[in-house]
Amino acid sequence: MNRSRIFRRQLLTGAGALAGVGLARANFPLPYFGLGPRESAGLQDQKDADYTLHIKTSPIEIAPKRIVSATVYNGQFPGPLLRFQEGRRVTVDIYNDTDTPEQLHWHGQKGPVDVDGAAEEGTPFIPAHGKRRIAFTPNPAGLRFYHTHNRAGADLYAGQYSGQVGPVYIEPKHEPGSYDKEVFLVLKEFEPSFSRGGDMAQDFLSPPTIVKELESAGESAMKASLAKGMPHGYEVGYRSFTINGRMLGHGEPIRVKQGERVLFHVLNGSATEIRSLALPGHSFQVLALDGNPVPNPTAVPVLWVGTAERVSAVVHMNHPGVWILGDLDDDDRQHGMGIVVEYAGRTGKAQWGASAPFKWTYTHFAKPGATAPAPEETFAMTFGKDNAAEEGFNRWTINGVAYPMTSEVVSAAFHLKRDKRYRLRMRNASDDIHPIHLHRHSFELTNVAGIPTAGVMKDVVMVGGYQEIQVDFTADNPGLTLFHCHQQLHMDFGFMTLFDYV
Ligand SMILES: [Cu+2]
Repeated sequence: MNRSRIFRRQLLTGAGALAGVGLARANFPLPYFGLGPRESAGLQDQKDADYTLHIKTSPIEIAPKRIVSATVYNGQFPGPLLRFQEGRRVTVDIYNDTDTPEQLHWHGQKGPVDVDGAAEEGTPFIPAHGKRRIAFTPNPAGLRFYHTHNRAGADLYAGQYSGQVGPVYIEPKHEPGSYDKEVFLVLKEFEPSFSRGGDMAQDFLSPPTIVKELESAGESAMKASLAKGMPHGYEVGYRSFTINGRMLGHGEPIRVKQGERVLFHVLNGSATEIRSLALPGHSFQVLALDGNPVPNPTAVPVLWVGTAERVSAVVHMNHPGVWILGDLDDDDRQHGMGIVVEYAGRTGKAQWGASAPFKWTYTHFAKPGATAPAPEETFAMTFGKDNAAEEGFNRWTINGVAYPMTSEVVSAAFHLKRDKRYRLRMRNASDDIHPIHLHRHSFELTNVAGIPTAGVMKDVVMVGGYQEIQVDFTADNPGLTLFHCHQQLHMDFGFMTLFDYV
């Protein structure tokens, strides 16, 4: 226990903590002492927690004189980077300084139900103007994050539309790869509004193989809704785009030197969007997906990061200049989705250059020729869309069932036995890409749009329009387990289900 005191309160504070600052490993762990008053008034009966988070609404300056109001952690966006040690138990005090009960979800971790942070699983709410203290042992190692798990419905100030996102890095016992500095990038949009129809890229996934049967199911659902006079459901768009809370050109640049190897930890903190990221003249050596080391680290010219996904990749800085590390989408990038990378001794306006077309596939990073062990049981799931069926919003179903939009308690639809290996056969009968997330477990990709694969471990996977993806997981963490699309608008309008252990 004494050893852990050394790492107490190593929480980074200050808006500049992540903003393009190279987080050299030698700088960690940072002592927290002296950075501010302790937040333990009235809790003399308890020891101070290792970490303290305050949920509150604050002004956030995303560009000079461009100040948005957002619910955030500790008055900053992104929330403070929390560095944990694999296997070392921590206590966290979470204060909710808002008027709404809150849930804080530890995304990608194998925690118990009372800590995980999902009301559907039975995690207690952090009461409005109240507090919860939780204790857990962080695992598995790697890039994780924390975010609100409140449903927002039609309220664009609630849920992950606001600023409740912060990165977590669980230090592994052995760090893979070598690099000179480490940079965390949190991608997030602000100022959301509803629109009819969206312009999300749909054609970047490889292989493009679709399942005809799913396509005809999707198209007949579309025809049926149009025959009823239902237009397309609402989508969400954004006015401003940020990396580490600053619009392109308005944050500190990432300062590098020629020859350096920089490890980027990229987190897509969006409520709804899939993002791409390129750095002209450079490539990304992908080391980990969703924080989990990949069997076959491979260099790619572009990263595609679905909602809630993470990519850890090394860039060899061998093309001096002042560059934009940014989204391929010109409109999103010009509205802020980028950050400047500046080589030492170089000045001038940051340059962008379109990269050659590239298709993203998770199987790039799998071990060639490897096959996954057979599952003991397979669950088939078909994802369906009822256009504009829920007061103008699309209603989403899993095997024909929409999760209720009320707070009623729902019983599990899928039942697990401890230590058995399960396969989820996920069939997408809609034309949207769904970033599918399983709580409290990691899964292995075993088939991507018809291509068998093995060895890539994730907790979110993008399922392409009319495609089928299979993932396997071991039931190793008893308790109610939420499964949902991480696109907030999909999750809130039915796209959830529960597993339990029997
Ligand atoms: Cu979805």
